[in-house]
Amino acid sequence: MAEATTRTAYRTCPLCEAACGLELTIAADRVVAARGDRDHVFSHGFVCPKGATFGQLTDDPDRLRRPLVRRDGRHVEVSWEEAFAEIKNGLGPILQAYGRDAVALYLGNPNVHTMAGGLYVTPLVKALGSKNTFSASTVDQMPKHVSCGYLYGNPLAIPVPDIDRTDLLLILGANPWESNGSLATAADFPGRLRAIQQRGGRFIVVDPRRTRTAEHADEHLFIRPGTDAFLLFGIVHTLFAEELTDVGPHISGVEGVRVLAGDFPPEVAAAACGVPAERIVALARELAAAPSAAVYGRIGTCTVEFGTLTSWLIDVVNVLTGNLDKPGGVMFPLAAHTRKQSRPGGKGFRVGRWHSRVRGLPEVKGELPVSVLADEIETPGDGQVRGFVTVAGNPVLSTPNSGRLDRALSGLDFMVSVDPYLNETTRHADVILPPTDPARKGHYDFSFLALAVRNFAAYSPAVLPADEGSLDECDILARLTAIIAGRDVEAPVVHEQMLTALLEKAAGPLGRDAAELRAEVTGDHPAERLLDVAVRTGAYGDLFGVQPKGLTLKKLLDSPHGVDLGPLEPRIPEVLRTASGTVELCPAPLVAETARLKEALGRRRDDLVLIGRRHLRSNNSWMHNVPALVKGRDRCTLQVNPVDAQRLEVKDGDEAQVTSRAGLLHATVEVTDRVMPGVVSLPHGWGHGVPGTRMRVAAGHPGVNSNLLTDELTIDPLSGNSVLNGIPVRVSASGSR
Ligand SMILES: Nc1nc2c(c(=O)[nH]1)N[C@H]1C(S)=C(S)[C@@H](COP(=O)(O)OP(=O)(O)OC[C@H]3O[C@@H](n4cnc5c(=O)[nH]c(N)nc54)[C@H](O)[C@@H]3O)O[C@H]1N2
Ligand SMILES: Nc1nc2c(c(=O)[nH]1)N[C@H]1C(S)=C(S)[C@@H](COP(=O)(O)OP(=O)(O)OC[C@H]3O[C@@H](n4cnc5c(=O)[nH]c(N)nc54)[C@H](O)[C@@H]3O)O[C@H]1N2
Ligand code: SF4
Ligand SMILES: [Mo]
Repeated sequence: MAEATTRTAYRTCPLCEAACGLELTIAADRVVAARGDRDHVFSHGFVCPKGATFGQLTDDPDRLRRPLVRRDGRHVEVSWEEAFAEIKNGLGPILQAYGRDAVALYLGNPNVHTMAGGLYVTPLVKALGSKNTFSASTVDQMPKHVSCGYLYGNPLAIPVPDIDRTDLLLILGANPWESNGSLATAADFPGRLRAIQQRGGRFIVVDPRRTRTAEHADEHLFIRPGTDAFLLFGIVHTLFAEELTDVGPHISGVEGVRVLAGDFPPEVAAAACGVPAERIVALARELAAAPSAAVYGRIGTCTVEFGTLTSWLIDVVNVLTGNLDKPGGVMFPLAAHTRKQSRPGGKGFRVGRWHSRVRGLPEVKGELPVSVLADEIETPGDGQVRGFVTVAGNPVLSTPNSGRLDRALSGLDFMVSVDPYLNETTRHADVILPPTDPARKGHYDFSFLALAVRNFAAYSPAVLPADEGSLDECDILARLTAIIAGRDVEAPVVHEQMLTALLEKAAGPLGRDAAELRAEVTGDHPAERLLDVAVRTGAYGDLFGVQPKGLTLKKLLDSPHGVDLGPLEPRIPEVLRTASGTVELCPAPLVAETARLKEALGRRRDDLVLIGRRHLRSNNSWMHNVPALVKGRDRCTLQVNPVDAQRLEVKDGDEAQVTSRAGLLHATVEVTDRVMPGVVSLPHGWGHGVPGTRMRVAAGHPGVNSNLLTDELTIDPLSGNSVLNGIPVRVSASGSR
């Protein structure tokens, strides 16, 4: 009986950047199993433990399905109309009395994993028009955007390691064996790393922890947290000193970099970073000699004091070894929803169009560093933040000195969260608007297809019918946008205006009329119609009939396992948007920052610093409510090297007190030589079970919030990114368990 009603559906997994294809088994309108889609053009059947829980995540009984409003300190279910009315009454007066900047917006990570985030967040940001716009980007990859902005003129032009063809991959501060990769969409990253070795190549990992990626690597080098810039400058120095550089066309500023590197000979670099000088020299030679090589860095190179400088140096090494824009090196993907530019060059990149009110930190890419959010809420005066909107974010667990932010949020006049959970952040919200679960919405990766190590496209429609009384996130954001803009219109009006605006932009170049194009657009859902236009006018599109074999939404719908668009192809100079139309290798802000790095050479070294880590069965702060992902031993432990454990007089299983400038917490000690001496590690995203939250499984596995220790006062100055690795801490025994 049950068998007869079972069906199979395919859907891209939205849970990390790897964009795997899932094969879902559906029975009685429930996802009862999820496995890897063997026919998927990109993931070829790979799935990780998170993707395999897709059904459990969808069915989570704690997932909110109706809006909540806070009444007398408790969150109660209300109708959508009541919830929106409450928002109008709550935000309207603040905007009217105090202006746009009095309402802050925080956009969390899952926005890059939903179509609503890809399409509807920009209009929301514009409608609000607040200087106080924040996102998880400034606790993550903002340094890479800034360095690419200066180098290539476009902060979104991020070259990815061509791992399927490289001979040598140098990985700094990334653990793709567990994270499945970031700023490099590569489903089955572990399999792709193994394939490098199988074809006679190598990969090397530089990390203060012996991670699972490091264990599988040909070589692992420990490095002192926050010092990769020295290592990379040591490599750059050697490349010049030994005349190993091989610079391609369309690159300017090489001589400037040579001068900067003069201050960082390998011995100096080695003393600062802990990697032996001979090894630094050899790395330079190996990268230069390999037929192809790629340097790739992630969280450990971004969330550090010299994050932008380090991100820049990674690309500098790739340029100097002749590996930028070359097969097997680092290359620029070309996604189906984007277009090539007709000729290189543009306006270049700049920051600081406005500054934060209290600390005076510059705007970057339309936002301010989330490190200043608490300041802006707590500090009285003109422009003080009184209202707050979060969309898919949990800053109370994910941003530095979050103890302070947690307190600040309770002082707001009004807060709205678009989020499926009542969690550490949303418990402060006056209204929570929960979007439908992922099985009930379509999926296209606007962010990650532009970062994929092979060009491909995939669209998956909703696999389950809409659940009566629920609201799609596109509708939620459209309505919220209208309310914030002070326009009393329903979501469909906003959808249609967005489509018209997109068509008007597309019509000119095609020599067509927007209304005429509108009649040809397909799609059952507003997000599908916008996607149809984006894909049809994109790099591989049918251009509304001009290229009949080109991509359309319909072609994607007919290809449930995705459409392969081939290996990455060279894109320089077309991809460049710098004023000079070249790769500007030696931008002024990085010259100044190098001077600051040089000054740091003389600094006293901290005795003990804290770094983070990620676990395969975790996803930042929000998937600890899935039983299958939290079972087993406690993972939120403080890893301490045996040498330090002895010195600090703590034993495995002890409870230790950890303090920093920002705060204090207690964590269970795990003595392990996986972390290097002088370094302790605690994962982020824990600290559940606080009053007012409604995530029962997570509350049973609370862990502690590592961001009670990270410091909102230390940032990477060029990007405003928070420093989340290399935090000076003190550790002492707080009694045995
Ligand atoms: N110490 C330390 N801190 C870190 C990091 C670190 O390495 N160390 N990493 C940083 C990084 S890289 C990141 S990206 C940030 C993440 O920081 P955040 O984005 O603030 O936090 P997440 O834990 O990703 O929480 C996502 C929120 O989105 C909600 N959500 C899930 N799915 C959806 C959906 O479809 N729609 C909506 N509207 N909401 C949804 C969840 O319930 C949750 O509330 O954390 C950062 N914080
Ligand atoms: N399973 C799982 N997967 C995830 C996530 C998750 O929470 N869990 N989160 C997703 C998100 S939002 C992101 S941004 C990506 C992140 O993807 P990754 O960057 O690959 O993930 P991390 O585990 O944070 O890896 C950072 C590594 O940097 C090291 N490190 C710390 N400081 C330094 C340093 O100064 N120098 C060097 N060289 N290394 C350092 C850490 O020890 C750690 O191994 O993962 C994504 N995928
Ligand atoms: S690796 Fe990422 S995309 Fe693939 S199944 Fe796991 S969570 Fe989903
Ligand atoms: Mo992230």
